[in-house]
Amino acid sequence: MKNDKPILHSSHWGAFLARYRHGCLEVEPFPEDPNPNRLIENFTNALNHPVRIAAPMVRRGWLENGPGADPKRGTDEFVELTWDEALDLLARELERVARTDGPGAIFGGSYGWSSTGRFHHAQSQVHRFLNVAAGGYVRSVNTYSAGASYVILPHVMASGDAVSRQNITWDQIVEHTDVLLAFGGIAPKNYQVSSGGISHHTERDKMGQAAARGCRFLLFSPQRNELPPESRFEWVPTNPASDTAAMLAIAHVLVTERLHDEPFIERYCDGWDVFRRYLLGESDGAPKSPEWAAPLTGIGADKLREIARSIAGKRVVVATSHSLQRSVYGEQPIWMGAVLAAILGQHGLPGGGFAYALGSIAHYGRRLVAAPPGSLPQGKNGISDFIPVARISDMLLNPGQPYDYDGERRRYPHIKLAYWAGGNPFHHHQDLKRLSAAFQQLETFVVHDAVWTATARHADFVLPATMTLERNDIGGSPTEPLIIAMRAVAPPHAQARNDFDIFSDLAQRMGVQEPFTENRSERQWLEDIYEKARSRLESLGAEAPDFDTFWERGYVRTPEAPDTGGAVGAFRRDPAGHPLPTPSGKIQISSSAVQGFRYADCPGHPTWLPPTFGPSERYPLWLIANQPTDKLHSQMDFGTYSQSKKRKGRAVCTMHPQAAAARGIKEDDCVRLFNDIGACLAIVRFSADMLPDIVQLPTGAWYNPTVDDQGRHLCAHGNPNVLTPDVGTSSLAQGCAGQLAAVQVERYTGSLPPITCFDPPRCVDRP
Ligand code: PGD
Repeated sequence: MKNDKPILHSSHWGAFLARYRHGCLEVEPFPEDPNPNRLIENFTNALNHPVRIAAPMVRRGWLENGPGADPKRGTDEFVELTWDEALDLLARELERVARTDGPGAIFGGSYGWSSTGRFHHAQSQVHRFLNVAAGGYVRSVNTYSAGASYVILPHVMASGDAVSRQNITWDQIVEHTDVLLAFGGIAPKNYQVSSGGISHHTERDKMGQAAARGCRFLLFSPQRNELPPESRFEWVPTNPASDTAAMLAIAHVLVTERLHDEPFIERYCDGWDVFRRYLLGESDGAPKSPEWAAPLTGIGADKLREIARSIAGKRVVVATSHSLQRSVYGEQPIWMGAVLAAILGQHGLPGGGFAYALGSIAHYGRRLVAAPPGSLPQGKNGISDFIPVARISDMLLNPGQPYDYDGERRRYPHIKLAYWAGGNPFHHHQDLKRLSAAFQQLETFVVHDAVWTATARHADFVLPATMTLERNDIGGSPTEPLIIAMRAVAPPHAQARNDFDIFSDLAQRMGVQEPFTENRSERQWLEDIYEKARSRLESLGAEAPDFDTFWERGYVRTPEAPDTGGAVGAFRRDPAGHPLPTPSGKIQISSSAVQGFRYADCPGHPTWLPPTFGPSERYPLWLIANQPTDKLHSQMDFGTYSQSKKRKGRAVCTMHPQAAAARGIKEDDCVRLFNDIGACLAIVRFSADMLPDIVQLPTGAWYNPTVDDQGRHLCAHGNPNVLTPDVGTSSLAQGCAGQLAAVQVERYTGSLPPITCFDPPRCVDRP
């Protein structure tokens, strides 16, 4: 396959042009993109990288001993089979589990971002297949991105989507906002990504335009690099996990100085008195004053007071990032953000209110489009059981045990088989040693991936999937103005196949091919997905080319939907006619429903809960394990751009020169980060643009477990999830709390263990 003309393709991090010639891939940004993302460079060495899975593989221990718990998962050898052999064996195993234990013993949550295309969307493919072939599966609910917020927000205001996606837009901010309080920042690495694709990276310019009009951006964060310079932001250095205290103090000033919007609270809110008594210290003896908050937040009392006074009477956006809630008690800063915006009377005004996750990915803050493409229907799941997504290890290690979730006392199911495609739990989950032990409990673990991730290495069946550039698809999302014809650029690597084709052949073996494929080819599915957008475009009177024209041209534009402020805007304009979907129909400043759950870790109103998981004498530094800048999550960590940012082949952690000097650490030294959960190596880079008692190590470095020359277990590559706690945010949401941990850091003096995670595992001839 050779393409002399560049072909338009799409990824979660940007649309781009790709050309494949003589086995080499060249990429260039989409010409219309005002601020392209360099992550597209990771594709250039990806297609034929040695870490690609070349053929169907079965784990040796599984082949020899059959299904069952096995401590060798993760370190075992693999045996190459033909596609027919592997699929015959897997079909029989799926039938066995479905027959003997039922679909309730199959975990098909398969969390992960996979690739952009709407048809070859791996998670949708798994779900559709398991629904058709096994009668269903135990699913996961919520996301690693917004695990706490999407559970607390419906109790307080409305669905997470209503508060984040259909609320305050950048266009409103450019025109109306006076002050934007960015708790947790709006970091360029995050707003440059959007699931489903992003053709125009516009956030930086929008912030620049707002700032040029006079909008003041205030960044509350332990690190300075979390807003673009174009926003001319002021950094308010803030201790990790202390944003709730900062917001409480600002609220305290507003209320005690009678700068709050009483008529708004009266008309639009419920539960004010309970919260007011807490805020003023009447119920617990601790007024949440700036003096109270100063030692908790590290922000001076005068500064908190100045901020509070300066925002009263202004058009204010209170924004909280995803990262704030990816931590123990993560529900609190989100609820408090909504309450602070209510105290200011801002909800539902253009360019005012609470913007949950603004720019945490590009969807949030963008206008919805009028004609997004369709998606692959997933069918009906015959199993109602689920787990909150980040409780995967708990589920596998504690079958039948009770746990709390959103007012319910639930029990973990007994899972025998897990099926994963398009995700990498050894990237996204916490306490990876524990996760490894959890996967060892399974009878059978099936993974489709294009590459040998640590997740694939833990599987019994490893089926090689194509990469996005090797197949045809359609890119688009609810906020993306282009629908992109993602034509294949290169041939599939070795024996890699599309997830759809793998499932289709498995379904055929299980006698359900017709219900799975509906006798439709890939081309027919793509036409169907496109048709949803085309017919809508036609009804809007917009240009609506037929499929062949769209495919030939490479994209079609969809108009934007009106910028109305969604459910929150409608509520502001007419609270009786458009009540919020809360028990009172109003904003719940306190909630008797949440109070009624009696969770000490998530009380009935926003509450300061001291971070008991924070630094201690043994582990005196905060670890911030946030998103990487040089790849999306763990995707293509072996790619050219990601590799160019490593030092000595390892992840780079950032330390304040003071914290480093106190430990005898110099720039570029290799260090060991450790705590009671685990340890990893990383190379140090200095920055004074951070609080001295934090160390930042982004996620994304592939898990590379090893034993060093002193016999210590560690990840040689720098995956921070060996250090993060595998606990839920609270009994309410049980969300991922992987953003923060407490660690110690020391100079590493042993010999550097090799990086082996990009070498395929040992493959042996069949026994
Ligand atoms: P990815 O690296 O995107 O991570 O976790 P997620 O699992 O989504 O994994 C996608 C996998 O799909 C890759 O292995 C890729 O090769 C594979 N893939 C891509 N396309 C295809 C395909 O077409 N078919 C198949 N079969 N496979 C494909 C991300 C998760 O991590 C998220 S969303 C968040 S927000 C969390 N963030 C943090 C954090 O900030 N801090 C910590 N400590 N931990 C986190 N974990 C979470």
